Amino acid sequence: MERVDSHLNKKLFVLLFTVLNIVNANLVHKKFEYKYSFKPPYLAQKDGSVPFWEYGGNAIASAENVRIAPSLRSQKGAIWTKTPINFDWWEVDIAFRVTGRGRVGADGLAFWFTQSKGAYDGDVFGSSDMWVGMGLFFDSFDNDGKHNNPYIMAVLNDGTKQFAHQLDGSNQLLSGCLRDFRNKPFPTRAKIEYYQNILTVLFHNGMTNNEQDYEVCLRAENVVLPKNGYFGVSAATGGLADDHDVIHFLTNSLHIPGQVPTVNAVPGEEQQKLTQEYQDYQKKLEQQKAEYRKEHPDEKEPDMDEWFETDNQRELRQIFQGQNNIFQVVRELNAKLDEIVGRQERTMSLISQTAGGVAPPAAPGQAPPPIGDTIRRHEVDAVFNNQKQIINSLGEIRQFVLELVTRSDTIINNQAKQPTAQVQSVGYDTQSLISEMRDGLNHVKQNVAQVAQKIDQSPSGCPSVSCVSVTSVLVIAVVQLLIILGYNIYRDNKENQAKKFY
Ligand SMILES: [Ca+2]
Ligand SMILES: [Ca+2]
Repeated sequence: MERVDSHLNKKLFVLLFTVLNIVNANLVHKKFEYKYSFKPPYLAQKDGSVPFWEYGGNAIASAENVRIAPSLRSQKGAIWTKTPINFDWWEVDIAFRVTGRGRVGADGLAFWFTQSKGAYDGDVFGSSDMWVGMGLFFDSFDNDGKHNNPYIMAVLNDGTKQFAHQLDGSNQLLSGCLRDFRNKPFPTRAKIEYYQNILTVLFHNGMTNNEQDYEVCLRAENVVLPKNGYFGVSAATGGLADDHDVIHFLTNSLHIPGQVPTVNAVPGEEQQKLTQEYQDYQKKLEQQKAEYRKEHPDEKEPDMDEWFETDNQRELRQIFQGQNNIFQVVRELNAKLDEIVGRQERTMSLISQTAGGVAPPAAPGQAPPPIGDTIRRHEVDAVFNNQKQIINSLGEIRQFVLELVTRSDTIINNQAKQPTAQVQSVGYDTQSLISEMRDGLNHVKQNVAQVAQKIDQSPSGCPSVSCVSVTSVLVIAVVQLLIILGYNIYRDNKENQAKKFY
């Protein structure tokens, strides 16, 4: 019951959260912030730079992703936005992959929102300790040996606390959830929302590429983060080493309905600088494109082979699709199972309500007080018991009848084998047969009496349908016996008559 309750509670919470999200989505004004985002293709420029971002340490940016820390020992890297944000509330969607050959990996990846940019070779997942703001850690390695990693957790800091690596931050975390994010078929994703001092983290476990498969990882209220902070992602490896790749980082600013988005919050100078930077990048990109065309005059379009997949790719894709389908079916089954459990719970509570609402059962022989059409538990039990007893007795009767039939058959066979037997012996056989049958009939009678007694003893009687069927079965059994008896006598007589002709 308790387990089901907690399960239902969890479901309710998720439902409530979804509803709240839908309501929020309808009310909150969202604006995509390209200056605080990156995504493929052309994530990095030809010179390796990522527009509006700066990275360092062992991080490497390519057109497809940013490898924050590669799978080599003791690597550290980070990427940070160049400028602080100019909005109060935000939602960040990061898609990332943590992959490694080992069953266990290290150290992990961190998402940051801090007052100032962190280091590129710091002690906390590649970034600085004693930060001011929030770190969301994807901690792969189990330092405290509690078998609770990989773990996702949010840790707040006012610049005074050192992160407790040896405890995996278990004494410092705001909230968290135990989720495996390593070596998944699709990129794992996290949606981090900070709106009106409520911090929510949704996690997508990368088992499907379905946009709907986010789960709530954590939710915390009254969270105060620095104004105009920086976004960053960092990662580190240790003795064990995973690849830590970020595929996209998409930021939306969130605005309370009715409040005008603060477009010009950035000082004019800063704004001009950013615009200039953006135009420079555009120019650079065009130049690079022109150069490329000059260098490769024959090449018109990208190689057509890229449009086709190899056999292995196709097979892999089919496998993933199949898994996706299986996953969908399992999810539907799960939903149906939940529904059934719910129904059962309702039925159980109805039964217990009815059972709890009446007086103790009436004394034997006394009719129970009428309570509408409902059947009470002990009545059902009594009916079941009666049924069981009747079935047992029937089984016994059936055995007796069978025994009688076999016995009479043996006798007939014996007689057939001895055609020259004398009349006297035949007469003896008939006598013994009759006495055996009488014995059998007595047994049947006793059984019938027992059954009748049992039925009388039971407090609530038995359903009329069952009683009628017992009586008819008994009658049939007796009629059968009589027929067999009659047939045997008739046959014996016939044989005797036949013998007279020899
Ligand atoms: Ca750890
Ligand atoms: Ca741990």
